[in-house]
Amino acid sequence: MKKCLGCGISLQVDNPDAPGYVKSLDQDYCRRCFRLAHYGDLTLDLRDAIDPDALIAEIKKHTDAAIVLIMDILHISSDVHYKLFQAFKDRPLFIIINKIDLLPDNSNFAKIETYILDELKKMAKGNDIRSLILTSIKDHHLNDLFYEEIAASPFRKFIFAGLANAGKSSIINKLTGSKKLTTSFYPGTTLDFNAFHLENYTFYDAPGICDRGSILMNLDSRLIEEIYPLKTIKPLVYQLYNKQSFFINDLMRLDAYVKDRATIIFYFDPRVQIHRTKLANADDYELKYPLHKDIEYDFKSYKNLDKEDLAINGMGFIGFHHLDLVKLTLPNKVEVKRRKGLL
Ligand SMILES: Nc1nc2c(ncn2[C@@H]2O[C@H](COP(=O)(O)OP(=O)(O)OP(=O)(O)O)[C@@H](O)[C@H]2O)c(=O)[nH]1
Ligand SMILES: [Mg+2]
Repeated sequence: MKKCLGCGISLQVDNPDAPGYVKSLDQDYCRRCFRLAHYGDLTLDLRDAIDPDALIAEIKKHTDAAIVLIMDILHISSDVHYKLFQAFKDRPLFIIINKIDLLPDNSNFAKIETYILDELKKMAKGNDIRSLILTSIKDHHLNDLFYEEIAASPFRKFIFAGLANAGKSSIINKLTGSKKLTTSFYPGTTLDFNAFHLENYTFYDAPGICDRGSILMNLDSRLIEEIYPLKTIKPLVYQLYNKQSFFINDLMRLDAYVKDRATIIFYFDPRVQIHRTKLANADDYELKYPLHKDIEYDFKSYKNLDKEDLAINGMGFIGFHHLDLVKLTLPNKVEVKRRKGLL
């Protein structure tokens, strides 16, 4: 059966509302990919369509392929990564930490590398890691680095796996000098395996695993565009002397309790709007973001945050200095990780 060149789904002419629809089978791209590539609009939201266990089982069938695990620098410590490292213990792994361009230029990259290595140490116990590349699709050295690594290995088939949105399809496009594969900020863009042959290599683009803890899985899909980390983070620094509340794009509320002087730094895409108010006035505002089905608002509390971050899965992170208490109201399935300050 003919497959879509952009997302790998089998093409069909019967049902315009189902994946893979084309008007006629001489077309190479399904309607969804065509609309995403030319208009950036999402005709079918398929972020709930990928079953992680079925996907891992499918990857495992390719016994002669090595795995290129792509991880987003803003989304390393996900519980799904633990699962992937467990599943691929028997496979050589080439790890690419992608989207490094999202971090501010003046970041302490030595500290970031230490953080990455620490996270990998926790997750990759007994894995056969062959290489680790920190990069972005803007990195001119990426192709040289990657081909050098794989040429030195005995493998010729590589499956590009990882979380949805990590940049698997973008990286294959970059490595092959093509724009063939569909990319987008909607989780679940690639729908099935898609082989790309280049000289004596075969690269398989795989669907990403959608992380339920990512904020992108918690929002109505039309709103993902407003908060999705696209450009280099511009830190927003706030000094606090008393109780204050922050509204983050009307999507999250952060109540900060301080005894003395404290600092909060928001590390999000520059499009994300932060609105500050007195805690006493905060109840006058409402969080009104439309959420994905079955998702509701909830709050989490954190005591004594100092030189620490709260990483908001899929969106970025918030740094804290000298906070007594922080209450964060956000969609209930969003995973928040407390960690040592990254920057
Ligand atoms: N800033 C930045 N954005 C990137 C980079 N790589 C990919 N992106 C963006 O990240 C989003 C997701 O990229 P894709 O290549 O579609 O990700 P994927 O891993 O194939 O996603 P699925 O097919 O859903 O599993 C797109 O908006 C890309 O433009 C990068 O290095 N830097
Ligand atoms: Mg993809």
